[in-house]
Amino acid sequence: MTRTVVATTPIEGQKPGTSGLRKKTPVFMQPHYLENFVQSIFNATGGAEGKTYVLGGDGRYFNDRAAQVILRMAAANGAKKVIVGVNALLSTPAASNLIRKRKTDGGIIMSASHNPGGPTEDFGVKFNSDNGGPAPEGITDKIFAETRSLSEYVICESHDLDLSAPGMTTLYGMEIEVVDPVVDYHLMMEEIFDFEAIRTLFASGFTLRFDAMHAVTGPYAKAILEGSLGAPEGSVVNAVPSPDFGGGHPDPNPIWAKPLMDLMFSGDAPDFGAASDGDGDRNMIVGRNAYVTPSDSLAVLAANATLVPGYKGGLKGVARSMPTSRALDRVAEALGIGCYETPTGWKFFGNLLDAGRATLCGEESAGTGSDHVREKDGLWAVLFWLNVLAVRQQSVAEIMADHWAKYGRNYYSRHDFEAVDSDAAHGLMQALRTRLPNLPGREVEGMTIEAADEFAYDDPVDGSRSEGQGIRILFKCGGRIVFRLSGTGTEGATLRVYLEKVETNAAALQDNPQNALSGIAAAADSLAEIRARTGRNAPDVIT
Ligand code: G16
Repeated sequence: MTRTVVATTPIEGQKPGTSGLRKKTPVFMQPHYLENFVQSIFNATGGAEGKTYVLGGDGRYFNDRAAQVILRMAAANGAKKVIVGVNALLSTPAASNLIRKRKTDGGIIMSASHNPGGPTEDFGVKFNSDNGGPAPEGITDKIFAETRSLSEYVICESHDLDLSAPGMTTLYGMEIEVVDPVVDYHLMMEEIFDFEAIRTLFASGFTLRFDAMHAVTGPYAKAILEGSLGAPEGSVVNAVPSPDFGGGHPDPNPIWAKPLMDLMFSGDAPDFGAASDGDGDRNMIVGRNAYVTPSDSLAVLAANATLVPGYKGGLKGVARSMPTSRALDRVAEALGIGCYETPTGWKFFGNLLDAGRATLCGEESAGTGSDHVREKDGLWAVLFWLNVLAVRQQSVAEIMADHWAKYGRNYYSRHDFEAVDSDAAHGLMQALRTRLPNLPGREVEGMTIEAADEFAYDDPVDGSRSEGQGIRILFKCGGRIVFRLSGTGTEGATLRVYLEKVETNAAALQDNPQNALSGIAAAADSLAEIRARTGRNAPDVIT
């Protein structure tokens, strides 16, 4: 076996986005593309010499090939050991758990999350630090800087390693431990949740449909929900991970998980429905005739946390990304705990969790998690709901109605305009930015603007500052609009418009959030000239 030093040149555009580097698969498959980025990760983090890493991915197209390359590069860079899931599969939360549990120096996760996979779709690589969380901006900036000056990478020449079963092997002096991707994660869930109560719930005839969307959570959900908790066989559907996610879009929302939504709003609906995404960190929760927005789900979990053994001592604090609805803030206020507002990106929760300032975190983009790992966790959220349902013995719809009656309802929706011309999208944001100082006091669609700014975050733990994190317009009536450009898209720009309106009068609550938010949506268009600037008459995706 030989170690080769390969001369290379910097490749444009390897700047990690909201969550790692995501590109079209053919881009990642170009000569040196993956290798340059992986070498930059090692260089930017003090080298791989003597270090131990976790490696896994969501099984999308190129996952298997990329894993072989990363293992050969880790060995050539002098790593001591890599712990890798069977067939290089690991859900993102399971990878985070292994990084923490095995006290490694970090991990490399191969995923483009909820983006489609396949030869012409998306691929991604992300570095997680030794706390198990996505590398913070300070590190991703260094990785990017490395990509811009890289002149060589090192790699071992070897046959493909057999990753098809648990076991130990070595490569150029580096140990490789192939592990069952489910076992450690399963144990952790048993420690947090009341499995006995959930088993009793299923034994009483409670029914569930979990849609794994042909993605990585399938084996986890089969083992835990059906194998351990006794959900009837067949409750977990689309459970075999496939390289192109069955040709679908593994994004658990009402658009991409439409078959599940249709079932849940039909006469044959089970008691509970849920879905997770490509790499298993996102979740969708839906009861019979009751879709729960991610922002509401986060608030409900916070309000009911002490019903779960892992959180029975109470929450230290909670955190949400800025565009996430402020339903959580109301619960935090009632509980008398801190509520932090961070920029979009799970990496911003890491310091709060590490410092013990927050126990639960969540985002409008279908992410919920806690201090058990440093990633959001799809199946964890599903188990949390099942635990709450088992204790409260109420339906999802009843739990939501109780919650809104007690805390008020934050109607919430996100309108996405996808693959918009990049210049047009940036022009729209710039025009808004310029007008911000003149907006307070102005009336739009019958509502008065109270404040308007561009969100910047000062991390209370390490003092770092992140600017340019979304434009927010706050109305006197309590309504809010946030405008942001996505940091995870791979084509043009995606404009995200987040709409929120608060109703605290229980007698005035209504069922249809889009109706409740129609005035706020009209105000968004009029303020940002969305139609005129993007040429779009309607959003591509409404969640
Ligand atoms: C990632 C991040 C999340 C973020 C989401 C959407 O999720 O981890 O924190 O909310 O992207 O980001 P954006 O609005 O910039 O597209 P995932 O599930 O894709 O890793």
